[in-house]
Amino acid sequence: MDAPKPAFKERVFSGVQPTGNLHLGNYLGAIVKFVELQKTHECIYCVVDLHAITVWQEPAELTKAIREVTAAFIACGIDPKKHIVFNQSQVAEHAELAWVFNCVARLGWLNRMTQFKEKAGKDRENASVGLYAYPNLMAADILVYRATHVPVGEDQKQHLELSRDIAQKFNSDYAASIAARGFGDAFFPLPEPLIQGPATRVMSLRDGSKKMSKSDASDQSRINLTDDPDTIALKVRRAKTDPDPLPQDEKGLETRPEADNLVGIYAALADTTKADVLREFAGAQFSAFKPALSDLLVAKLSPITAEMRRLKDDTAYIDSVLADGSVRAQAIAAETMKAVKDIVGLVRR
Ligand code: AQP
Repeated sequence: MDAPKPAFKERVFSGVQPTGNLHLGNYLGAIVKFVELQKTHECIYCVVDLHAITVWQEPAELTKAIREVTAAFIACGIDPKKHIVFNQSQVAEHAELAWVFNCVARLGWLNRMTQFKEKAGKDRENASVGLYAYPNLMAADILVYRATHVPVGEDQKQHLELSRDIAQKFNSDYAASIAARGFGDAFFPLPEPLIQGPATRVMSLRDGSKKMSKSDASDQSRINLTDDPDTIALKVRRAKTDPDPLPQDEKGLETRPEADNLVGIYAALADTTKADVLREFAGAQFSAFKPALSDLLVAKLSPITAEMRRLKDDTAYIDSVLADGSVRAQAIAAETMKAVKDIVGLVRR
């Protein structure tokens, strides 16, 4: 028989970097799920500004982007009163726990992280230490709240697995100390990634083999949450496709990455499946499918864009949301850090 698992309170944590315009990938891969999970879970949503500075950011732009992501969270339907919305740098415990995790995680684990390899590129010697240690800070973000569920896009799967490895190693390295302090056989939960639905990896509109990303040089590659209806229609019209009509079923999308991407986007926006979208559009040319996709995008995104624009100018309100969220987040994080210090054997006040 398996040993009984310690019961952890179910809690959701996730973050978004303030590094530029939020795009459809961030929205469908992450934020839509953040909104949905509010119905069933206690949720903590963070603007991860300390992650943003792993690559140099222009200070005034960073300040603006922190407020913009916060405005986007609220405009998309996150309720900062019922749940917690804050920016990472206001809760010092994230960085504090990250240091402990720097001492738990192994170099070999970090060396396997594909996102570091992609972002550092060929000039690895010149990448910041922060960019390399980024996954340890991400583990701290989640585990400082002892969060159990983490909604993310497919690209974050490997980092989530590392967070689980770190939690497991901490639990086993300090097993006796954890048990002696009444935490049973595990202090940290092994957080579960929530990667579900038809758009867990939204691809570039210009190249079906690359993920849609804030840092792509071409603005035509992505739909930004700030784009107006004409811009959305133009980007969809210009999106790369192939000459064939849409297939009958998902099997027919297997070798057609651009078609697969657009059908996935449609399905996610319509809250349905790719199979259902193909039932409706099988045999249709892109000249018919693209306008339907544009209309759906505009219908879903326009109210969000309008609300973001309204909120963005109200910096006093946005800053008050972040301040209030930070206080509530810190109350939880400080408890975790106290226990971690005791478990590790550090003397504290
Ligand atoms: N293309 C995507 N499809 C699905 N989900 C995505 N996410 C990002 N891109 C896609 C998810 O959005 C959440 C927040 O991402 P982030 O801002 O923290 O970091 P990121 O993955 O680095 O975003 P970008 O746009 O790709 O930025 P750059 O260009 O700087 O690398 C995460 O849950 C992520 O999975």
